[in-house]
Amino acid sequence: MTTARAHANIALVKYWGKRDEKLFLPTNGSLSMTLDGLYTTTTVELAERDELVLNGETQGPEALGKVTRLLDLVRAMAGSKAGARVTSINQVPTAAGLASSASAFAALAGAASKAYGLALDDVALSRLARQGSGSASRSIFGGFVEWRRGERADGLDSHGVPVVPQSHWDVRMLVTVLETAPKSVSSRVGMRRTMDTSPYYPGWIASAAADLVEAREAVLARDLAGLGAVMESSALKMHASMLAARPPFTYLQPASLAVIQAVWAWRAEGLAGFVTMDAGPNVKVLCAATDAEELAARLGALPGVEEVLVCGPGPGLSYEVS
Ligand code: 2P0
Repeated sequence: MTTARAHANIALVKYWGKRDEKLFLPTNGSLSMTLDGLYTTTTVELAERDELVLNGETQGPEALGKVTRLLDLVRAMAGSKAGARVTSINQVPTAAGLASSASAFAALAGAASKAYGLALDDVALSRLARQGSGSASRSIFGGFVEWRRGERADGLDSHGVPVVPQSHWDVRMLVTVLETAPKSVSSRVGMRRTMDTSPYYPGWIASAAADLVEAREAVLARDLAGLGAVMESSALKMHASMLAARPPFTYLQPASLAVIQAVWAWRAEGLAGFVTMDAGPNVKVLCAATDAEELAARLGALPGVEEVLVCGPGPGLSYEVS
């Protein structure tokens, strides 16, 4: 029986599109910040057959199927036919509607590989987590993390690499939780549709590699304005490419746009916050630790904002002894 914990991450340069859907190989590299406070804890225990209990509730075939797929990869490596009972707790406020697949598959990769007797290093764990959900490849590591696109068809060179540790930079990611309905287009379906139909997708691909270099350098230099500029550009290019897809779709809600415009107005007055958004309506705001309290208070007072979570850089995968 093994328990592992992995934290959520927010991409500063986004992953949007797969060049290989089976192996989860991305069209472009991405860069993220791992978050403290938001994490998944997963226990894997060998059993007769696979079973998934999430936040105390036994899950049906759809969620279990994704877990079994990852367990099959682990079983193949370990030469085992044993089933596994997977018990997982998401320490993400349920109302937050935050994608938990990154922390979930990173924790599962860690707990399952150990439970089956494998001793994988972090790079191997990142490759494994990637095949559960692309963004999970980044949650193996703490601090700021790059997921390398890689060139190989077998995916061996497509994995997370730590850029700087958690202690490198005292910034905050403010996660606004908006009062909205659940998302209608999954990111998996959305990225496929954008790739297949959006005339803006080639522009996305063409600029992603330069964004990655710019963001990495800004992180290394602790340049908040520089990172903020490329982060906003990456996120908004991604969302623009979805608006140009056929049929079109967007994760932007009226309240999302109101938050973005408020952050821009405050920035023009000298309070430096920078926005990003993923496959859901919640806007995340990057800022210096010293501005977090003021910005969180202002964000919390905006109409449609239910809650604001204040996150610093978080740690990589860890294990609990039981
Ligand atoms: C990211 N997103 O870089 C991007 C930005 C959402 C928008 O990774 O199909 O759950 O499981 O590989 O990782 C969300 O997509 O997708 C995501 P799959 P995943 O964080």
